[in-house]
Amino acid sequence: MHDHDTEVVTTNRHVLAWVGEMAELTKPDRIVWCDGSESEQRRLQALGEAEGWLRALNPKKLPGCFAARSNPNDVARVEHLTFICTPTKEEAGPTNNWMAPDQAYAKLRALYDGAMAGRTMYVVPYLMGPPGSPLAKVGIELTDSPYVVLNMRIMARMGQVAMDQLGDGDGFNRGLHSMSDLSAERRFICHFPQDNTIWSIGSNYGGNVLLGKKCLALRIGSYLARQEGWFAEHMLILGAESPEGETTYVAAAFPSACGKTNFAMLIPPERYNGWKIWTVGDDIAWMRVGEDGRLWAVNPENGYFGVAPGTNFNSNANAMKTIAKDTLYTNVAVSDDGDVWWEGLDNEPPENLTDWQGRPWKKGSPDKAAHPNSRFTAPMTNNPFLSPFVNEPRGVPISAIIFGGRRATTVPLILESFNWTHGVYMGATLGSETTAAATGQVGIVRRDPMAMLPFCGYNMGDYFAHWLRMQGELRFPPKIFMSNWFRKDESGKFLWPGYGENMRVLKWVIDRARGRATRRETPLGFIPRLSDLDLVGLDVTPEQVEHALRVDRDEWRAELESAGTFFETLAPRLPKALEMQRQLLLAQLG
Ligand code: GTP
Ligand code: SPV
Ligand code: MN
Repeated sequence: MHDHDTEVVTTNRHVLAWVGEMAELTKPDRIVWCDGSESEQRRLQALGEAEGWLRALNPKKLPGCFAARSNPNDVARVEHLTFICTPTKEEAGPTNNWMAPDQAYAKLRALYDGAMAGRTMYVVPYLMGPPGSPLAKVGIELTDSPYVVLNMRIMARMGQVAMDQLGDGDGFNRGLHSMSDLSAERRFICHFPQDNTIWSIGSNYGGNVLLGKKCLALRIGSYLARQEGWFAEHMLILGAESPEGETTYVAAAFPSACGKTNFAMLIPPERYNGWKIWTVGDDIAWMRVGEDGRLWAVNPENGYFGVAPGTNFNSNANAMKTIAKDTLYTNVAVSDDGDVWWEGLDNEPPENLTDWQGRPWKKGSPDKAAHPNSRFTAPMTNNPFLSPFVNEPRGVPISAIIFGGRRATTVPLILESFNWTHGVYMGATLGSETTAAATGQVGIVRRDPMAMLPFCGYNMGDYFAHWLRMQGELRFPPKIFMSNWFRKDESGKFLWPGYGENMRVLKWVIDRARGRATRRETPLGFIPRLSDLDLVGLDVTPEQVEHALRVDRDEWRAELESAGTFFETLAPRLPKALEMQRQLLLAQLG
């Protein structure tokens, strides 16, 4: 049954035995070992076109680009169908869905039985992290979806490089994915941290099925990180280089569809002539303490799976350049001449489009042409400002961490913590309005600790304890901040222009981290005085900036109460230091 039609051949008996066992269960007609080569990619693209789920785009406008559509019932992560299968429910904790491992294996085994009959099983070896990095991890994903293979080839380092890192060993993540019948009733994303195993079935979308990303790099990753003393976080990593050539690295956790890709690819406004923002990563950071006592971060990924709507040459020109070639689009609208379109690309859509569901769409139609969670999958090497250190095995040293949410009220543009414990409190109580990145209601404020609510692979209380404990390992802990680009005025308009103008806030963060800028104290932390921010050339009044920075006592009393309610759900594993921090802030508010 083994059909080694490409170059990746392994003698690793652990891999061979496991692939054999999974093939016996899922019963594919054929097994293809993927090598990540261009010829393999071309074969799968041709297959997609022949099967009708993939469309080649205009090679003059978008060379090497394709558009895919997913099943309309399958357009986002499914948090209610995502399970952490630890031996005890307590280990998964109150913020995760839990199933006992035996029960989950049995339930999914029945669904996988024969699920690949008539299909091809692709064996996808991949590496997360720079080759040779102490943090790099090998995964193998078995999937019956050529769409997944095409995405994995962009998002991870795929093929021989992974097999080389693995050698003869058993140290690889075992990922099994089948689209099955794409029915939401038979859709499950199950994680078995003790077995370094992921079983995903019934979906063919993004974070549900690209198993290296959220499943391995965050859920399994965070579980391992706690055991081994490092961090696996839902964070972008950027390097800000000054005109004098000083580069400061910043990591930032914003919840899904809250601005990580945009911040990581920031283009400084004219006022910041000579500044360069280098992208190390746009979604995930793996961080460890270096021998020098600093925090060092790598991006485990190899590409960007970014939100399309809202992306344009004004908001994110680097992203636009990044997705101009060799990019796989999902659920965007396509014009008759093979160009892409989405809401927020420009105000002038073509007269006619094919919408994200494949239906004809006319300009002026009230329906969205692109799905709000439509995405691009693009190789990071397309990014004109890709950090030259992105493949550095030890990573880059982090000077500041920002936790940011999407909040119409309450949370100031930027707030610096008093100390590490307060910073961890800020992250732990991060609130944000829900977005289209997950199925469910959009625009509801929920607690999304460290932007990890959907991604923490164990008990959230233990996760907070891990964050607190790591301070003891860090001789030079990064300074921790909280941000909010999304505060609105009384008429519902954003108070802060955001995007490139966030450079002005970033500059203050960098200067604070390096002990250079001044600040003003509030009961809840430090904020910049207006004079601490460079506002020259900004199309916003000082009053608006004051409003964006405001700390309102009544709003914050409610915010602290809400954090207290959240903490109650985490008892008894919530570290006492965090509840004490909350009491302290309440007392400070007076
Ligand atoms: P995931 O990939 O889901 O983890 O999301 P992300 O955090 O990378 O989000 P992304 O940068 O793709 O931004 C999501 C949405 O927020 C897009 O529609 C952006 O246009 C919008 N956005 C990003 N930055 C800003 C900002 O500074 N201000 C405002 N108002 N909107 C922003
Ligand atoms: C997110 O939802 O945070 C994403 C997209 O980055 S997905 O890969 O679908 O999880
Ligand atoms: Mn994300």
